[in-house]
Amino acid sequence: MKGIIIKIINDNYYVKYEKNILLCKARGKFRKDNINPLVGDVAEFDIGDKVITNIENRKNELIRPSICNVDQAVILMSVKEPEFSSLLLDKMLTIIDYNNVKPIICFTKFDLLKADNDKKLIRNYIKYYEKIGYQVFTNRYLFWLKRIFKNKLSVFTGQSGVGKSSLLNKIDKKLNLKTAPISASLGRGKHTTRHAELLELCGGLIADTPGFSALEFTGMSKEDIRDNFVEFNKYKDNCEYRNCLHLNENNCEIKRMVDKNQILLSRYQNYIKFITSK
Ligand SMILES: Nc1nc2c(ncn2[C@@H]2O[C@H](COP(=O)(O)OP(=O)(O)O)[C@@H](O)[C@H]2O)c(=O)[nH]1
Ligand SMILES: [Mg+2]
Ligand SMILES: [Zn+2]
Repeated sequence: MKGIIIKIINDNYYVKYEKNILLCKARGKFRKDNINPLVGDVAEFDIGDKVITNIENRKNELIRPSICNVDQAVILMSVKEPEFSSLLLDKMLTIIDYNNVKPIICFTKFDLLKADNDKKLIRNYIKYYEKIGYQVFTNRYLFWLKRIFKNKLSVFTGQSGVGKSSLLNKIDKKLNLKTAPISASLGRGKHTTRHAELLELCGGLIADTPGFSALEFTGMSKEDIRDNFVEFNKYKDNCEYRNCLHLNENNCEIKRMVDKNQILLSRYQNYIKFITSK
């Protein structure tokens, strides 16, 4: 039999198959072979012995908390409290794309924007991220958002206090996850959950996590960062140098497109910050 590991507590593995959940142990040989089953793993198990006998190759793996075979990551980004940060958004987009997970953007707390100028600014960002191919939602109207989860393994990520738990609760009233005003929240960096847990929501599986504390450029080269700035790929063939990093090179098409407002200035500036910190 085959199922998906949806929860791990110590050495207890909860495997979902069809409409059932079976509590399994891992095969003794796994430890010796350094096989470490994760939430999200497709597991073969013996239904009589309640033992996981094999896990399938993973398509990707995220850490802190650990989860694998993730189809898509919903990046929650508040427009206020905490303040919108294009730097953080671009960082998450780049890293998630690099990990072969599809990023999806969801803005929260639009209701806290009072000034028309602030609203306009965020709307411009939304337009731009859509233009370069990302799906963008807000947490206000859930009709369309709820449709993206079907038959997918999704994770929510984003800073503490952006509204991840609130949104999950809104999607499924029965969940009743704890939410906290940001002043009282645990603060960033305190992620005690080692493993994510998968919830069945909207016809798919969604990971309940406090967000990923390990979304860093670790392991990524400058070129990896460049190649995951998705809109650059459309123009890069017109750069004079084949391996142009779009920094100080002559005749760089990316810089031309920034000047022509075809590439958003903040994207380019964030990109420069990322690769010069490498
Ligand atoms: N004004 C406003 N507050 C929100 C919104 N979404 C969440 N919050 C509040 O933001 C705080 C943090 O939310 P929470 O879901 O705990 O954030 P998490 O840390 O990302 O899980 C809570 O006080 C929520 O009530 C929103 O769309 N608008
Ligand atoms: Mg939360
Ligand atoms: Zn270039």
